[in-house]
Amino acid sequence: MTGRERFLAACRGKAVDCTPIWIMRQAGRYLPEYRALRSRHSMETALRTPAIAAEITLLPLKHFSLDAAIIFSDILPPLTAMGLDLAFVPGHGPRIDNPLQTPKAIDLLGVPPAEEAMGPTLEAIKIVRPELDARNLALIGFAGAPFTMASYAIEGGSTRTFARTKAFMYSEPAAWDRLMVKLSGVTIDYLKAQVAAGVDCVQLFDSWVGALSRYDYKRYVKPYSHRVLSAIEDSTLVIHFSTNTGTYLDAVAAAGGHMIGVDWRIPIDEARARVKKPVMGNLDPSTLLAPWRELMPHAQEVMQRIGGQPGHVFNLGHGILPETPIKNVQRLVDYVHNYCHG
Ligand code: 1CP
Repeated sequence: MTGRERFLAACRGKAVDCTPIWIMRQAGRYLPEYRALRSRHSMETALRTPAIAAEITLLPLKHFSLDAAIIFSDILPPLTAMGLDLAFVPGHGPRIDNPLQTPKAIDLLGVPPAEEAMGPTLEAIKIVRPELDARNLALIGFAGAPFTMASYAIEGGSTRTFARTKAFMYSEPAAWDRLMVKLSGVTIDYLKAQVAAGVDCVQLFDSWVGALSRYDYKRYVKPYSHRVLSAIEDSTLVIHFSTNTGTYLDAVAAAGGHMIGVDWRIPIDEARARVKKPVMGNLDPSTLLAPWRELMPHAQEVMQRIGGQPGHVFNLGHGILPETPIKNVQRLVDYVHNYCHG
């Protein structure tokens, strides 16, 4: 099978010749070529210049025999087009200078079409597609899920507690609903545009939704994630990813997605039993900082728990850490591809 066939078959829960693998945040700071590019261009320039974004997308494929590439972009730039002042502050991360604080601010947010919001990413997809056709690899598009997007829009950056987001959600439920409707509308349009531009599959990142209880997930988030996922599931394959949601993964899976991406806090066979769908994951990214004699048994544990059942894409449980040695990634990719279920 080609990498593309193997990856897409696994997403559909079909049999494969060996387990497909890609790495979340594979086009990032652990790669020397990425760091060199970023020393010449700001994050904003990299995001807004299709040729640079396309080049970064292909960087990991020079080092590893991955089955898929993920388009280089970020989940946050659509917020700029909606009216928020987003900056990627070097050494700090994303920051929004005018975070949402009032219902009025939500009513002032725009709902821009995808070409206006994310034109350069759509162009980058069109550049990368023929390159991946030549290599027979899959191309993954992505967007942030409504809760994770809302959390950045309200907090103005990263947070440990999500206190402002939750306080807003509880005290202004009608405005929360209007915000989530706007975010899901922008996201549906953007994901559809990525499919039209050439991606094989999309991943919806709900990275931080695990800060909520099951009750709050169902009440304040699930209807909007479902709105996004149900709008695109017929036109493309969808991976629904979250972290820290092990205690209510069934509700996450019920919101939608062909495949459910899980972190390392739940054994992958338990996750699969809970979601009754194909699964992606679930190696702890920090195991890639360990020597191979410790890393290997962790990878083996994931493979053994899957036990050769169809419907698994190997991945980390969250993004690869910037300090990860390239050699460990190479060994991991080869290990997964050569693994034999006895
Ligand atoms: O392989 C890839 O890296 C593809 C491109 C990609 C993706 C899929 C980037 C580039 N960002 C993302 C998604 C993304 N961005 C998520 C969801 C995935 C996850 O949970 O890891 C999130 C939460 C963001 C927000 C964001 N952008 C952060 C996290 C901040 C936080 O709250 O912890 C950061 C550091 C960024 C900047 C960014 N985006 C991408 C890169 C390579 C970087 C680092 C920029 C740099 O310093 O060069």
